[in-house]
Amino acid sequence: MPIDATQPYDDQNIFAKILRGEIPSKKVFEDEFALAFHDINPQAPHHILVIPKGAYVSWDDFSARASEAEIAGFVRAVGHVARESGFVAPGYRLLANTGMDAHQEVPHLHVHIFAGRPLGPMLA
Ligand code: IU
Repeated sequence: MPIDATQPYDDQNIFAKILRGEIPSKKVFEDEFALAFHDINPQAPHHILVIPKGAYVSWDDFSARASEAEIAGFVRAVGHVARESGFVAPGYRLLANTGMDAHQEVPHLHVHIFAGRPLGPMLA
């Protein structure tokens, strides 16, 4: 079910549990600002999720409340993961579903990285 991006942060959400190590994930990268892991239901040959370490519901919440260091660290982590995964030359797509109409399902900000095949034109 899609979530309301304006809801308060729920520290029992699945990605909070992954961050705390209570649920395993197939980790790709981790630093002080971000954790990257393989999506359990990949929509492309490569489908990685990057999440901030901080407690942010959505892109909206993160862009409004995160510190400059958290924002810079997170953006650099997304770029680093894509670069180190070899996605830059063939190309990749980033997606951050935010709220009901975008069908955001997990109430902890996550940026999807899709790669590994021609991804077609952007969805409207
Ligand atoms: P969305 O942008 O909130 O719709 O994407 C949620 C993604 O989280 C989706 O691609 C799921 O396959 C993925 N996911 C996951 O990787 N591990 C989980 O335990 C759960 C969802 I729940």
